[in-house]
Amino acid sequence: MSVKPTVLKLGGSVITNKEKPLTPNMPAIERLTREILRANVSPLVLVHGGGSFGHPVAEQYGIRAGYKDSSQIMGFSKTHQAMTKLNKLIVDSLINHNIPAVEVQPSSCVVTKAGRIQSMEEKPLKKMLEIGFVPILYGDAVLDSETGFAILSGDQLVSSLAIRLDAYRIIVGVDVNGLYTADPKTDPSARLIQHITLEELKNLEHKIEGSKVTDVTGGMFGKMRELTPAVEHGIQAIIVNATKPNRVYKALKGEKVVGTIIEKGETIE
Ligand code: IP8
Repeated sequence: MSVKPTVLKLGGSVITNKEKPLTPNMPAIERLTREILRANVSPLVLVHGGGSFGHPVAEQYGIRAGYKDSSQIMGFSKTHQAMTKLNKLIVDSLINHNIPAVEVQPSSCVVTKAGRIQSMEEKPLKKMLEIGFVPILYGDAVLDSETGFAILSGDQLVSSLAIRLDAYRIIVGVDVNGLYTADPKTDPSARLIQHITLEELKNLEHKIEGSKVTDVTGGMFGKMRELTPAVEHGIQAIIVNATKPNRVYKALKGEKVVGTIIEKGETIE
């Protein structure tokens, strides 16, 4: 691949109504499709989260805890089914706008070990990018070599993909403006951090609260922690508010945008 791909993650809280099970946010999906179309960035890989599709089902059947009894087998199928339903809405929206999206099922190409990616079949993905497709992946229920199965978050996937595909940049679209010094939804003194290095991030860890709503893969800090391996690799990540029009567009175009840039920064030995 001559040009490095951009990896865009759209959070479940943006593309679904997180409070209502199995409810997509179609206006947001359509708007983000138009922003992606307008930005015309290539190569592009899109990863989306589970929101009110994958998470409630995964939680109901304890999928994240791994295989404990046979009643969970249907739960695994239903979690994956919920994710494919959400994925289809996104892929359909992109194709309707003439974006050559192709679904790539993480459950069919990733195996985890105790919840962490152990292997990934990347060849089809690389080939798709070479030809000009836009692969669309998502957080999913996956097979696990230690625990039987696990939940692979879109964030872990983004970081791993970015490293494997030698990405140019990671853009993470969430429902807040970026990384704050506290939870902006509950703490009015919360301040947006525009730029942070990995070292500074480590020092901030204890101050950042997890997500309050059902989210089996953690909140904002979990997100940061997942991005760390890719950032350590030298890949810049930017977090933007994808519920606000044009933020994802500007981030894709590399324009100045409200958000948090995470970079490797200086390492002081
Ligand atoms: O929303 C997890 O992906 P995330 C998806 O990116 C499932 O954490 C299946 C719960």
